[in-house]
Amino acid sequence: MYVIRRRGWEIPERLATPEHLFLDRRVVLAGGAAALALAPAAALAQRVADLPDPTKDLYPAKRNEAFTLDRPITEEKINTNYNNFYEFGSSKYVGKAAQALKLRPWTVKIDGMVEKVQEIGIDDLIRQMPLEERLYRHRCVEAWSMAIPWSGFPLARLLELAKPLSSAKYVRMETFQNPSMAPGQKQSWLPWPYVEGLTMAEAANDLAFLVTGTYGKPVSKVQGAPLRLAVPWKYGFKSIKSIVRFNFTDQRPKSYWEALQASEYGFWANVNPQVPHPRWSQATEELIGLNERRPTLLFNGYGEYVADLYKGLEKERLWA
Ligand SMILES: Nc1nc2c(c(=O)[nH]1)N[C@H]1C(S)=C(S)[C@@H](COP(=O)(O)O)O[C@H]1N2
Ligand SMILES: [Mo]
Repeated sequence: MYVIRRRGWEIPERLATPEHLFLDRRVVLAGGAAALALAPAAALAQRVADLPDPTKDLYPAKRNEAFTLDRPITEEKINTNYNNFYEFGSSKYVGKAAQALKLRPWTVKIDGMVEKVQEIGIDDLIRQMPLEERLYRHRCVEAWSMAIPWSGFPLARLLELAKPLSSAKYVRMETFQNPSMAPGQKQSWLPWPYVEGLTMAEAANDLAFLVTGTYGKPVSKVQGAPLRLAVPWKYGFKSIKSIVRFNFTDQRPKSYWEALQASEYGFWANVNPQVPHPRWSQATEELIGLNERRPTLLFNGYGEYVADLYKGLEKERLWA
């Protein structure tokens, strides 16, 4: 009989403690007190915003053990206090500003080259999907990385629901647009709304994951609630947050970053340590919270899942 010894980093991390139950109660109490001081309509809106997440009972989702890490999970406090979410400002410290993100009602539109255009309420969508937890590495194009316990469902399940036509070549995803809620969107020279895209083959790949939760509970606002993408073999900017639309098209989508600076950010954006960004090396990465630098891996270490997608495309700009 074998005794399988796990190395330290292979030990499954504890799931979230019941701490979030306690936190939620505090939030509701604080919201209730503040609501008393507001006009009735505002107070009602405030109370609705403070209601517990309607899908909260679905977490923690069962972990899919197929996805393992080569480093410890980044602490939740660190992950939710060092973010990119330009809708709420261009600094890394947008956690407070992102609290203005209003999560309900939230409707997801599926349109373009599909059998039938659909609009689905986020709770209906989440409840018809098989939720699971996956440990993924995340590599930002700025050469830092984290390791995150995402919960959600494969993008492939959404494709089944969307029924794209065979003429569709890409899925183009869009973030909400609401400058009164997201002050970054008042910067009208930026190409709002945030857009990202994948080929249909990339979208159908098992690694492409739609995130609805993190750390054993609904995903936080600053991490892109209530629905964000995780495509861990690509630079982080491909993982679009707070999605409101999936549009199926035969035109290659132009992403936010490409629209802003095409010489630095392209469509594919696969991780490759040997191809530097025009302004810095991609050879290594800073593991946020661990005070450690490590070599970056080709496809961020996910080559066995995705390398086949790019056969015959060697002439394309796959690494930017
Ligand atoms: N809508 C939207 N999605 C976004 C971004 C953004 O600014 N807006 N930033 C991207 C970048 S550059 C990264 S690295 C990741 C950061 O995700 P995190 O804050 O959960 O670590 O989100 C990506 N998705
Ligand atoms: Mo990023």
